[in-house]
Amino acid sequence: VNETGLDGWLRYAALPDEFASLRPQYSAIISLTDSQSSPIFTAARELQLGLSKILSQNISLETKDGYCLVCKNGRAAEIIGQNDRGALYGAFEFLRLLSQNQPLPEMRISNPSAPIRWVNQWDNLDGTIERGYAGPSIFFADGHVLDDLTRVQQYARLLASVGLNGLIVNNVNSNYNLLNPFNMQGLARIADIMRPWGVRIGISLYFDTPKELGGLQTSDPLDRNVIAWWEDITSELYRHVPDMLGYLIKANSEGQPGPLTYGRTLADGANMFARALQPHGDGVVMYRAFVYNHHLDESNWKNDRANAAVEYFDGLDTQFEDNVIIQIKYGPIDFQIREPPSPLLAHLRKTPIILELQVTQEYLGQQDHIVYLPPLWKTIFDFDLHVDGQKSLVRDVVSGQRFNWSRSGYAAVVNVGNDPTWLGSHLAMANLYAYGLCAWDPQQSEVDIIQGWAQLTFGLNKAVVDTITNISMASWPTYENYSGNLGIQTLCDIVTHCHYGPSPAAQDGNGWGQWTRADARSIGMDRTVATGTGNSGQYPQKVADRFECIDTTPDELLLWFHHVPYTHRLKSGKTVIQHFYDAHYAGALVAQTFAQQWEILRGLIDDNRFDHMAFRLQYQAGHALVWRDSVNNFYYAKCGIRDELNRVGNH
Ligand code: GCW
Repeated sequence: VNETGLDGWLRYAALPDEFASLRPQYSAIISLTDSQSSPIFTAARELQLGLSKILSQNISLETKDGYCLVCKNGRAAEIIGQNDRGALYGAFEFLRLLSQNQPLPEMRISNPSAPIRWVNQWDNLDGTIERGYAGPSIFFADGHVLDDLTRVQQYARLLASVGLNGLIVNNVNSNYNLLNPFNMQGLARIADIMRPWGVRIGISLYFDTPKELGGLQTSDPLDRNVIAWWEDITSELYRHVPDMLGYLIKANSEGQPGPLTYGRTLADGANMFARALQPHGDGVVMYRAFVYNHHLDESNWKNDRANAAVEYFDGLDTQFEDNVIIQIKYGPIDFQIREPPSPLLAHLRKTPIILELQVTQEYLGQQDHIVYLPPLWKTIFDFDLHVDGQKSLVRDVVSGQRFNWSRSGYAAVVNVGNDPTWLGSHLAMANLYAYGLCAWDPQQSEVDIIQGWAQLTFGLNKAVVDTITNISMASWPTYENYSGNLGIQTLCDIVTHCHYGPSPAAQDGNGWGQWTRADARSIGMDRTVATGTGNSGQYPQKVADRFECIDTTPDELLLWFHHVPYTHRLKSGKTVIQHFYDAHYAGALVAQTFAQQWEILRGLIDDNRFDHMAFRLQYQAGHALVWRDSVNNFYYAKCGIRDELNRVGNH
């Protein structure tokens, strides 16, 4: 009881139990806005305070982006948002239904699966984009934010139309100059332009900024001056961007400095930023789990980059401030054509997560090859991790449902550039659209998504929609067939860092740890507990048992978890090597058909977009042959085992 009198009559004294127990137990307070300066938000906070004191009910305060669409008798249409953004999303949904000539629903209520549905851009201040394949940045050039942000506004509109509500504007390999006064003003302009579309911005930080920009002796996260420096910078940032999402941190990864550089834990590093954000609102630290040693010794068969995340975050789950979220790539290595889900997804209970996907096709043909990604994403979303012996689908972990998190969700590295196609290829845009829809509802059918996208993008003609759907749905298995089978990862060049084109030899013989361990007799990473790196043991028991044993490991992940002779027989009855040969021929063959199928669209869509894609699909057809022959000849040369159909090694 507050006896100071300060609260006046607003003491909210606890009701006696016999009265309080008769009241309903409320489950959530939903604020119709997340703008903290709005009286609506104040109302929600007041309710939260009052209910906790009067009824001893601790109730979470949520702002929901959902909407309700009510279209009565074909006359009036009501679009009701649960908050400002929800109204915008409802409007886009209404327009989508009209464009697709679908019936308007009498009533449709739609809520997002998770509150966090963000995109990341890996844009550098000089205007280049790391792993961007569509021209220079729409945000930066020559060390500062562009004067003309027209494209940023158009980007925000696209993001909002598929329910995406946040954007991290700069590369995780960040530059301290982002925080100079001039750029702070630039960030304010970006935020102002995106705000009407419900898209809030956050930034990536360079860990050593106190040293490099602030002139301090150290960037040690426990040093008083360093802490004060980040507090000041954070206040300054909030003066420019009052609704900033927070900080994305890549530290102690690929040569980046971080808390470990100063003998501190990852939690010490994350918490320093988290505390600096706390006084200003709901800002979060997105701390990336992509922490690993890229000078691993390949001669030690126990070494495994896939183990790194769980090892580095071991014991830290309870150590993070409440506004720290761990951002985890979908697989344990790095956006490969096929990976199991990251085992770290099964290790955090208290600390919420963001699942990191890629829309930019870094390892997947860099938009020169068509790879429609939702079928790949679904292998992750729908995977049951069996945490604590209970059903634990990745999508239910990510949504926050499984461990009761209020703030978790999705991020995708998108890397649009200033090319008019945004991603460098018209068909690649289906992945950005699909990402938004999947983050809203990861259970949506990937076929429905591509059909819907094709209608909106190219019109309602059935032949057009069917063709785009067929090509897209075939594209991921096709690329997997000619670029890396059975869980061996994408066999692309990694040494020169372009991550493009075939180079099976490049995987091994370096410290990056994306090894295949192929020799004359055998191939694959032994990740078992019994004889290998122990990685299978990082998964909960039921999953671990499945991956530990060759017989129960699905063929598509065989070489991810096991080292076997080329003559090992798969469940299909084929040997590993014959599967390689056959899959590469099959994949390259299907790739030839894409350009032919596209021909059907000549005259049915505009020439400009027709020609653009015809050229790319023709290129892909040729490059698929290069892939096929490079990989097949490489393994034939290694093992000397003939192709049963005499195609390989005869030229
Ligand atoms: O996949 C690797 C990329 C790097 C990237 C890194 C990361 C931004 O090749 O370019 O750096 O992942 O995700 O941090």
